[in-house]
Amino acid sequence: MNLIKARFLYFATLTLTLLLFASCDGDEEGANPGNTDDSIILGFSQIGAESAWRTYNSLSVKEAAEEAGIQLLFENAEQKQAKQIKAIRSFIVYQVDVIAFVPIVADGWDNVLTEAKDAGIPVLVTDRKINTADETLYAGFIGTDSIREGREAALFLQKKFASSERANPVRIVEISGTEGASCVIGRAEGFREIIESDGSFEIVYSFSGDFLKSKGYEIMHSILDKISDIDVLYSHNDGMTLGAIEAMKERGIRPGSDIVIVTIDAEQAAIDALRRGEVNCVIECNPRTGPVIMDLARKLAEGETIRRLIHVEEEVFTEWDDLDAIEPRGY
Ligand code: GZL
Repeated sequence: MNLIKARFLYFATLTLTLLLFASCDGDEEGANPGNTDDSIILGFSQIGAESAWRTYNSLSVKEAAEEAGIQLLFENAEQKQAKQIKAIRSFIVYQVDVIAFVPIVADGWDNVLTEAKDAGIPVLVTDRKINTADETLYAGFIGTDSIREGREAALFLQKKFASSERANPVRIVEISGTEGASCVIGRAEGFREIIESDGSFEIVYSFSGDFLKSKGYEIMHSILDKISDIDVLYSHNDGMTLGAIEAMKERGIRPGSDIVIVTIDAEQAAIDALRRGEVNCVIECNPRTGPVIMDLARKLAEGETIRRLIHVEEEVFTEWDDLDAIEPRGY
């Protein structure tokens, strides 16, 4: 490619990027478009708004950026990895100080992260993890320990059925989240590590509901069309659980009694269902990572190294706990 053409392409890309960020949704909350001082510029690629958890996670990031005086370029990928890659490339052209992103799936990031590395821009992976052979492609990870979440779900069921007369094996249906997402792989792995070595349980059905309430509803109806003797629903997020509960009720099935339910996230609606006895165990997945992300971004922008792996604090709420003591969830 000759020099004139290369220069034209560079300036065209730069112009497009500046236009893109002039229209990006950062001017809703959290960005400081009028910001002219030398504050840190953080490019953040979020996967979308598929659940109450995700929406609250985005709010946490935007509010924390505002609080920290960090200029936030916030891009919503609408559940498409290609849009995340495009956003990261535009952050590179814009020459942000730091890039942070939630990888919608674990694979397929090496090329674009190599471009960020070549541009000298540090990358922070948040919420979900990536698979890469080159650990130098990102500075660190902050988010949930999904394998532990899966194990906690299994440990609750072992306790719940320890002295139960229920059928042996206890028949489990799993509604999982977005295929290929690290949190889904971890929640399935941690759960099976215990359930499959126990001998009293059987996973009779597993299907992806993509973390969507509507799919949780559809899948539960579809499962109940096929099989009736289900003892447990293990659902990878509250949105899908709430959809599945609607389907159960429409068939006269008592959620939390006829079918024991374990769910992950701990949004308010799930805690309310726990209090009504419609859910038996809620495992927290903490969406409030904004402040830590900003602290890590500042450190990276100032050339400091950060811890490679930071798992956020998370609780487990069960039917045996003092449910009135649970703080309002905020989302
Ligand atoms: C988990 C997060 C998941 C939540 C879902 O860390 O990525 O994505 O459990 C959300 O509610 O959609």
